[in-house]
Amino acid sequence: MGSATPFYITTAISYPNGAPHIGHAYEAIATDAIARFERLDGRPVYFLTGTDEHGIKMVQTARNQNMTPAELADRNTPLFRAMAEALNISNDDFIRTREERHHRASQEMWRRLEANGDIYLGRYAGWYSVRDEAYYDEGELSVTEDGTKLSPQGTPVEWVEEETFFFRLSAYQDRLLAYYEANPEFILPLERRNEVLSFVKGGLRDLSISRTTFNWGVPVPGHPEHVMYVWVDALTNYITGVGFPDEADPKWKFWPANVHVIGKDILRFHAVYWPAFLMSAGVEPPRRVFAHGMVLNKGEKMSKSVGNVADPHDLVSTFGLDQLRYFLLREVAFGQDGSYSEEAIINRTNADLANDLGNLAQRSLSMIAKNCEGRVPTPGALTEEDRAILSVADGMYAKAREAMELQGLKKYLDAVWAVVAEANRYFASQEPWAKKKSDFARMETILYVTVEVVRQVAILAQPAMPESCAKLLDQLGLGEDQRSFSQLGESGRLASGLSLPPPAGVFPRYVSPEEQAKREG
Ligand code: ME8
Repeated sequence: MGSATPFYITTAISYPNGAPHIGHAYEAIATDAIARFERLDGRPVYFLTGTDEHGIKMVQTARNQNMTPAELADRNTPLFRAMAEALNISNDDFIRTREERHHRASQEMWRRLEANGDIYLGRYAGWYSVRDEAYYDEGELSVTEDGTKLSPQGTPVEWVEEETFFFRLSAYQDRLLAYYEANPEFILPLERRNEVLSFVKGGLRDLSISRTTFNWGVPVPGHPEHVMYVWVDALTNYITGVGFPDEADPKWKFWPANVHVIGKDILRFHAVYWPAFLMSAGVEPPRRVFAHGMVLNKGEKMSKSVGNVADPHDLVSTFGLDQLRYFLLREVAFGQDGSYSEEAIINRTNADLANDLGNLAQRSLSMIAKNCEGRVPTPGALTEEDRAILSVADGMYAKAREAMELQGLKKYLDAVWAVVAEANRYFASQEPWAKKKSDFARMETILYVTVEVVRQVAILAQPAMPESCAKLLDQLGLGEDQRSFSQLGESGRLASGLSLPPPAGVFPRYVSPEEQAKREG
């Protein structure tokens, strides 16, 4: 079992400048699976998500739509909440950066940086990308054929010059490098860590942290003509969410966060600026920043102008929620970019879920319903094969736990499905259907062993597919208190004689509308 220490996990907070897309859904689902895994493993978990309502991007998008940024945020933030609900995300709170509690926390953060001597007034002249809400050095930019300057993320930059407050980021280079060295798993995956290390080793410039050319943001304490640079307040959301600055808040025990789950495009803010701000404010930095990859549409970057942006609600209604969740988590290693396509989702749905797990459960449970009066049979003496498959199932938790120490979502699911594959081989080679006449007691043992393996798979797969696994666990007659990871292995073995509900399929095959029409016609 994992330790019962608190576990605090967050997603990035999304800009509500449009509706959520599959990239947002991916991050929410992955973070949710990690949160659920830790909860099932007995840890008190706090899971925060929300929206980032400030910044010039919000101002410009709103202006283009003839609205105020507040109206734009009020229109779109509910769509992010609705997405979380539709995806069965188990967040404990949803923060909006316009909330009073967040303004209070951000202003306190500012005061602490100032009190520590890290803020000074100056003049900024340099490049800014509104799309990234980021400042870039000349040397980081590329130039297109028509002379447009682009950020390393490929977004256009503009020249800005204004009076601004600076944060003395340059003073934190050594402390950051020391922190990375002392915490080798602070930045995951490891490839990303090297990028950050070389960026910081290259030298850090002081960061412009206020703007005066618009007023949509958190006012700077004592200087209301300045609003905070959006990333200063956005990052602070992670401590607002657990009660900062009120350290007597019972939620404060969750700080430092165990994992900030974010996309690789915003790693620099999380792995460089954020720990530096916290060090300056005298607050412990987070324990880990995990940068996931981008979800691409058939290998292409999604963009509104190309028209290939997938709506998570459409994918859920076409393929099913748990099918989508499973696909996103299993298809690529967490941390790598991943391509989604309808064919790939259908393939996973039909091969891994309907065939491998669904059929195994359905076949064993139907045989029990038909031949064993719907009760979990009593196993006889175990053969070598029985013991081997049970031991593989009992060993699954340790592998999953090890993978999840580093948020290895795919690796954890690979470990579970390796057991599913093994169980299918066992079932096929033991031929319980043939034993029905020749050796009824042997058939009972095979069925017992098979459903016991299914039980453990269903418990361990809950973080990825909460709803479907709950149905499968219902089929196995297990109560709410029999579904946590403490029930894995030998201690939670299915009780013989337990009466099971009539079996019903949990993982349907995906049938395309055309196939469906053909069948019906
Ligand atoms: O960056 N695939 O907000 P955001 C995977 N407000 N992930 C993607 C993605 C894609 N195609 N597109 C975006 C922001 N994301 C800031 C964050 S946190 C203090 C402030 C991810 O709405 C992206 O990497 O642009 C980020 O982690 C999250 O979605 C929100 O992106």
